[in-house]
Amino acid sequence: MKHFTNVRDIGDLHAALQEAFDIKKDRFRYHELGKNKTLMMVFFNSSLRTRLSTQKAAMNLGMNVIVLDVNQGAWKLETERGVVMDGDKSEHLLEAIPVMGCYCDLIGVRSFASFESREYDYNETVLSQFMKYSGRPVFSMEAATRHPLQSFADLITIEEHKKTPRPKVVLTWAPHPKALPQAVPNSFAEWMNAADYDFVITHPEGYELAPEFVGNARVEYDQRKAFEGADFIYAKNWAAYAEPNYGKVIHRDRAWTVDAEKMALTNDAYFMHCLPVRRNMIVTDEVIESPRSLVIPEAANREISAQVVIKRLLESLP
Ligand code: AN0
Ligand code: CP
Repeated sequence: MKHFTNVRDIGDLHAALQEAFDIKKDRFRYHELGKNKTLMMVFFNSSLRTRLSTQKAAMNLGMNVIVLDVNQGAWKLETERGVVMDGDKSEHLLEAIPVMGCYCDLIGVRSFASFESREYDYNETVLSQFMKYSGRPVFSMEAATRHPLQSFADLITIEEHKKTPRPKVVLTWAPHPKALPQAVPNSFAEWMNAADYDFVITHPEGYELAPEFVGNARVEYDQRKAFEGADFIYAKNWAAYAEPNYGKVIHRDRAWTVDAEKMALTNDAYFMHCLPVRRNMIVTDEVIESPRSLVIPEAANREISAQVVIKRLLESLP
């Protein structure tokens, strides 16, 4: 694997899942693979899980790890080519990226959607520059349009808990006070489509995701109807994709909060969320604390998904 930015990069899902379960049984088995190799993790945005789980995965593989928080202590970086740099940005990504590449063997990048321009975000402008100019294998730690390490961990978690070969999985929009990217729901949809589950997306009108991510999912605007017979409820907020509202919060309807009464409509579904989650906006205390909540096992599987990806990138190094 040369880079890891979306579901296609992982190839056959059954093989990837098998590798994940093998690693989960013995996570130190490949401890020699990363010896004297360095992972650089570059964060343009905050993180708790991605930062800790990816570093842990790299350490399980015997790697050294360098973390750069671009907004804390590094020079402010310009990302667009051609601008006259007479503002507060001291350095351009076009120099910073190849410099970072000099000090490491693999690069992980977190760079959320800017919400300034849909075209800029959906072209994955920042992530593509890392792939083009770093000279290193690059993996996404959540970019503008996708969060594949999260989706892979979600898939592992569903495979561990499903009772039928083709469970009904429902992605539901839920309210949040601030505008959040579409990366998590886009990516979740991409992986659920690839896994060929019975997959339904429910959201209020105006929150339609990009058609290339919706794929074969059924879109149901009635949340209660969508929940009927569900085996897994995956909650997430996202801002509007459709123009002219791209990146905007159209409404924060608390009628969409996942609560016990709605969970009672399901087939005793598990509750999932990638975290961080705002309690009593996205989901009630009761549901997230219930025995059907998978939010912690999901986060734990982030170490496993990261380890499969880093292992494969290491195996592909020249
Ligand atoms: C981010 C998002 O919604 O994309 C990261 C989730 C993993 N969440 C927030 O910014 C709260
Ligand atoms: N789920 C997830 O990626 O969490 P962080 O933003 O804390 O890394």
